[in-house]
Amino acid sequence: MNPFSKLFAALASMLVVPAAVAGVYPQCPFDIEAAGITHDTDAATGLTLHSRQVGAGTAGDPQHRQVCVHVVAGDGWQVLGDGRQSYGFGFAPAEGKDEEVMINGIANAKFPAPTLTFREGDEVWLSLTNVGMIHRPDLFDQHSVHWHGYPQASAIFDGVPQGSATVQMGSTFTYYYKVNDPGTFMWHCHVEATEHMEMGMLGMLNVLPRQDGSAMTDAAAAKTFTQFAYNDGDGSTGYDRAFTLQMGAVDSNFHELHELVQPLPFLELKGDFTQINGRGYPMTTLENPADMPQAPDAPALSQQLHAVLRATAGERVLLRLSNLSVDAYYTFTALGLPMRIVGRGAAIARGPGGQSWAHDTASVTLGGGDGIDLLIDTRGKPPGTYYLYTTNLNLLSNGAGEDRGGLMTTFVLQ
Ligand SMILES: [Cu+2]
Repeated sequence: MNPFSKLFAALASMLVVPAAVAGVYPQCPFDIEAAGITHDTDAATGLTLHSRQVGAGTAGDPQHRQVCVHVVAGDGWQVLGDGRQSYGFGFAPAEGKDEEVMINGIANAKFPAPTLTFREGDEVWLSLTNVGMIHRPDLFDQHSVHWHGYPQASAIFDGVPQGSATVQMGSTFTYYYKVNDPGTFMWHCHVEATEHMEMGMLGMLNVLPRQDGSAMTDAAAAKTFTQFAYNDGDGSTGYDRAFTLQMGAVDSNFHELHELVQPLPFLELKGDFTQINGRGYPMTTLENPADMPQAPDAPALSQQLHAVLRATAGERVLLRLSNLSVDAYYTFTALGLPMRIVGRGAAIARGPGGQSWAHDTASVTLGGGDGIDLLIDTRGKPPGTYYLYTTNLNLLSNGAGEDRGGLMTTFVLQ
């Protein structure tokens, strides 16, 4: 067939396909509804990972998981710390099949985006469907998925518009990752990044190390662990319990102007509602989803993650802490609890020669896009409620009119 005929055939085939068959087709190397497929659903966010084990277990064909996951991007609503509703953009788990995904995604953005947790060695097919921004019909923005800090070899799946595919309204694109690097990462949309990130397209991404599941004794702590932040080889990043906290903020003026279809004041960006996991204190401590107010215009609860840490005295707790603010550094402390930095920038706290620079600290300061792995050893600490908060004390407020709020949560030691 000559090139002209090829083109003609392609055009003709497009003409005979009725528009009604257009749908949402995420790619996955297996049928997620087949027998033997594992489905892991996050109780807090409803995000489901579909997976199967593959590989012969040889050096050339190691055993690993193939994981398929589907998210949508669009707009939605959240409740700020003072109770007012605020417009935003965000991600959410895809709900239903085919066209249902588009309908269910309308105005359903979650703040923050659902936390993604994978294991080192996984192959991941992550599908993104852009459901459009129903409350800004004048916008025709694309969205993308960018794994911040991830040493992803393939530019096409990196989500940066200049070098990668972006996803138009009504379209679905599947990203592929070979997850070879454990650590504490973040993910966000990279289209018009300042705007889309300020509007809420931010989430946490954890990659569990291969060392997980093997018992290793940390000599310094005289304690054996089976879960680790990194492949440390000596148990020094071992933990009993892990929590993921994302610091950030909403500039309420920016969000309001966005809703009102007004020019956006980028130069004046300044978060006035600081948050942990998309909530301002005291909402960070509402552990029961039924207690968290739902934004009136949202079809479901959009702030699904509380930020309370609970542990039993004697346990060692890993805190995966990140800052996804687009305009501010935050200094963070855990009053009365010892903090030890064991990782930063999604890497274990070791120099090029392997020397450890892990150290105890009273506070940590993170710029936008920064992540830190902290161990909190609760041995010898009396049970009670401890406070984790920013020492930028002006940020312990919900907007201009309400203090005792903002970037704070509790650590309950039982
Ligand atoms: Cu976006």
